[in-house]
Amino acid sequence: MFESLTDSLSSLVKNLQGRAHLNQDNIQESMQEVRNALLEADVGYDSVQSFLDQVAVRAEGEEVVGSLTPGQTFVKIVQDELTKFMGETSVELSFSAQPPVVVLVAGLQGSGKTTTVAKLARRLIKQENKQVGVVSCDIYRPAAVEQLKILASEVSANYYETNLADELSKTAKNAVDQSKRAFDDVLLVDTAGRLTIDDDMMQEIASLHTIFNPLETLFVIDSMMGQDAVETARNFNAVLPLTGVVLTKIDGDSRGGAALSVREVTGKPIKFMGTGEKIDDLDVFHPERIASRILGMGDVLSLIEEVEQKVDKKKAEKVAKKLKSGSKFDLQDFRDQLEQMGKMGGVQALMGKLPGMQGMSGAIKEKANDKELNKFSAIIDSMTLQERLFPALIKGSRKRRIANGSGTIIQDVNKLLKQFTQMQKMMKKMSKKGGMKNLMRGMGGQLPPNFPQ
Ligand SMILES: Nc1nc2c(ncn2[C@@H]2O[C@H](COP(=O)(O)OP(=O)(O)OP(=O)(O)O)[C@@H](O)[C@H]2O)c(=O)[nH]1
Ligand SMILES: [Mg+2]
Repeated sequence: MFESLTDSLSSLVKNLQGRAHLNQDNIQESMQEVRNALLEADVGYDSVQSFLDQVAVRAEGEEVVGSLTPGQTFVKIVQDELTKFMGETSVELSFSAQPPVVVLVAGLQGSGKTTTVAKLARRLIKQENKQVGVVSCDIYRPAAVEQLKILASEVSANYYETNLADELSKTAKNAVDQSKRAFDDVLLVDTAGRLTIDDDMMQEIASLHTIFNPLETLFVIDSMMGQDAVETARNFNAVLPLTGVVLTKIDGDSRGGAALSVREVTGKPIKFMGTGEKIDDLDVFHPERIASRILGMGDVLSLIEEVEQKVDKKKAEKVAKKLKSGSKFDLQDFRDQLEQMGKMGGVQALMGKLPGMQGMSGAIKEKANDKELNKFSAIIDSMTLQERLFPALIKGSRKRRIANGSGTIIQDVNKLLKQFTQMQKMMKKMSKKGGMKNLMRGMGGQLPPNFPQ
């Protein structure tokens, strides 16, 4: 996704990050490049202009020219503004109403409404433990009703029948009644798509809106349609206030114009993005992550989340096995451990629970704070797999690249490597017989009498 934009902006980022000197001229030049990249990505002209204005104001205010790392400062400003442009933070669905909370899903023909309803149902059921009902208000096409029915059973949502012979209002009221009786937490409503946002469509949606009184009205747009899609969202929003936008087919969108401007144009948050045809291909829209992805700086957080969801246990087992067999403990393992620590409440919480650690001095506890943990994780995230497996490779220019990529300084990278080496030694001791006891002795702690060794 966003390949073309990422291509042009990431080369600018690379070029700028290393620059020790920036002057008004090459800042202007960089601004021009950002401008071209955005216009090529099909971001609307006005949006591009207001974006650049924001960047310019900050670039001047923060005195990019006089800063120690002007290139990086400028890139940071572009990244921040890009994030703001797309909405600052992610916005989840609201559930603060009497259940079933109704979510009305509207959009043009073929934009991905029915698929999105199924994906949302899946997400709410699987990740948020909700009981979800779905109903189709597409009474024009029997196939559309059938499509939702099949998807509902696939995701284990309650499906409420649509009788094509009935008035739409009857179907709607029936669905609400049944959903209430079934004690659904959420009722997702699929609607019929139209070719354009015309009076017919708006009238129908408005009447459904009255009957369902939805807490959320989501407008689905096909991101591959670019600015045209953004315009439909703007027109829809002018008649019936949206609570959010869902961007679909982002996997096929190499330009990214819709993702970039829909928030600015409608003032409504992008809540989700469809990343593929499969039922699991729906992600929360995180502006900050998308911004760094667009700038070619990676989307580490999403990657971590995926890892957490999928291979957590396996990882823990892998490290345990390695320790037992006495084989080398590498940065990848270290990273895994940091992650596990974070999940268990951070270093401080963890230290309190470890046997023998209570006796450790306050100063050591202070040092091992969670900020450090996050920093270390970020640093390791900026390394290539090869570097993680063979930390000895990490020298001069690699260190600089890693520091840049993780938003840290070379001293931080050195610190991490030093601590890692210590940890590696500790692990070696631990893997030997009686290791835990030796280790604790070495650290000045006391093992509780019955601690298994
Ligand atoms: N690659 C990709 N395809 C998608 C995505 N979302 C939907 N699609 C595809 O887009 C096509 C249309 O999706 P539907 O969910 O039927 O669209 P709709 O808005 O309900 O269409 P109508 O009911 O006819 O208005 C299908 O082939 C979907 O598989 C997505 O995020 N990525
Ligand atoms: Mg449909």
